[in-house]
Amino acid sequence: MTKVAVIGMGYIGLPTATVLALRGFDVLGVDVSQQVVDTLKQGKIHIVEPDLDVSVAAAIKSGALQVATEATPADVFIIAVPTPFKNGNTPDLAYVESATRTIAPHLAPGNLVILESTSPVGTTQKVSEWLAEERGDLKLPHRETENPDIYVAHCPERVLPGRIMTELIENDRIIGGISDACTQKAIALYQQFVRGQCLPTNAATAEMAKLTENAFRDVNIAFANELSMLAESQGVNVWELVRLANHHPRVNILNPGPGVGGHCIAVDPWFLVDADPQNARLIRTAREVNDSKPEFIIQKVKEAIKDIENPHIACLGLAFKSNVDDLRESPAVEICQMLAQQMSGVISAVEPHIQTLPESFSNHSNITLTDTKNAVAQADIILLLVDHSHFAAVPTEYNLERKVVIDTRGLWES
Ligand code: SAJ
Repeated sequence: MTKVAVIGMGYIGLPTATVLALRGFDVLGVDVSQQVVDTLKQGKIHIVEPDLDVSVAAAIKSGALQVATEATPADVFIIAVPTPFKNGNTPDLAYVESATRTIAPHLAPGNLVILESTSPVGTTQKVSEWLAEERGDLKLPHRETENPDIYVAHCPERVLPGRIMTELIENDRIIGGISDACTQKAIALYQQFVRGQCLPTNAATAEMAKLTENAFRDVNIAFANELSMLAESQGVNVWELVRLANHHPRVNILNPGPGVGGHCIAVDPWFLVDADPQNARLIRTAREVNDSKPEFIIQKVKEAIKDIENPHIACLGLAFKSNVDDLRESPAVEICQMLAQQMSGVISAVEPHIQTLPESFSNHSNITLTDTKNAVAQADIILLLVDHSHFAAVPTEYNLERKVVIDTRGLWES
């Protein structure tokens, strides 16, 4: 039986490890956090993702998925750790490098190492070089292309949070090896659990393809966000505008919102900008447009509260998008915290997917986490920041008369 070690038990690593385990692989999930490992050992999960809980429970119970804080020898190592950016929007490869170096002692000839983390062009090559530094006894594919001891490939994850368990199986995969032999070896693995096509290429193209997909979406959302600001100055309802324009057979405008969040789309386009700042002009501008949207919303709220003494604002939603618990890079969090800092009133934050406010809220004593009923009852302003389905019925369930309603997502637009 093929043994697979998946490094990083986050939003990608955990679902991937689970799917592999349920497909009959012998899987070890590795995470540096003892707390995460303890939770998983009990068959429980530390993140919110539809259908993941039952699958993890089943995989753990069957014994096919085991978890530990350290890797052990395996046939395949899949690296699925974060690639955030550092100051100045440059990619931070520290987690990838550390994961690579921690698996190095366990490698044996014939092993396959796959980088799934979204990475700047050239990272998979670096993985191969780092492994060579650690294991002078092994032939790595950046030097020994046809008959390496270790096969190294990039297979970027492309799953949408909220649909991960489906998309992991259904999506096509781009698979780029350091050499053709590496690509073929990796394809042979993915074909065992992916129903979509496995598309062969080289590592650099696979890396850039992933960045391109997310930059494409960012640019398109930036267009919608720019329109929303223009429409406001023109006295036009942007939701109606987009709806009407999208009746054109070749126009498909995305939804404006309070900004772009998450650990992917708000981050990855910077990897392209960082690689070639002179040519990545549109991609950079799109990032800047999307990053400017929270401030635009803050100004709108300030305008609405300017005549209210000690206003009470209900911020509905903190996650980076609908129906997930993920608060990373969330524009809703940014808006809520900036408002709390800049105004004299209080904020009731509602986020049905979390139990407590994260550490970053500890400096904001005027923000309280509560439920929709409480927040709406007390608030002068209802500020909808996330289009969770939980909030869809708010205008019909509660009396919003005499309250200012700011819907940044168009959820309540008929
Ligand atoms: N958003 C809008 N308007 C829209 C669509 C999205 O404001 O019309 C906002 C969301 O609210 C959120 C952000 O953009 O704040 C990103 O959300 P998303 O649903 O577009 O994407 P992510 O970040 O959840 O997942 C993306 C996906 N990439 C693409 O669709 C090209 C996913 O397939 C990737 O696997 C994922 O990034 C990743 O991990 O890179």
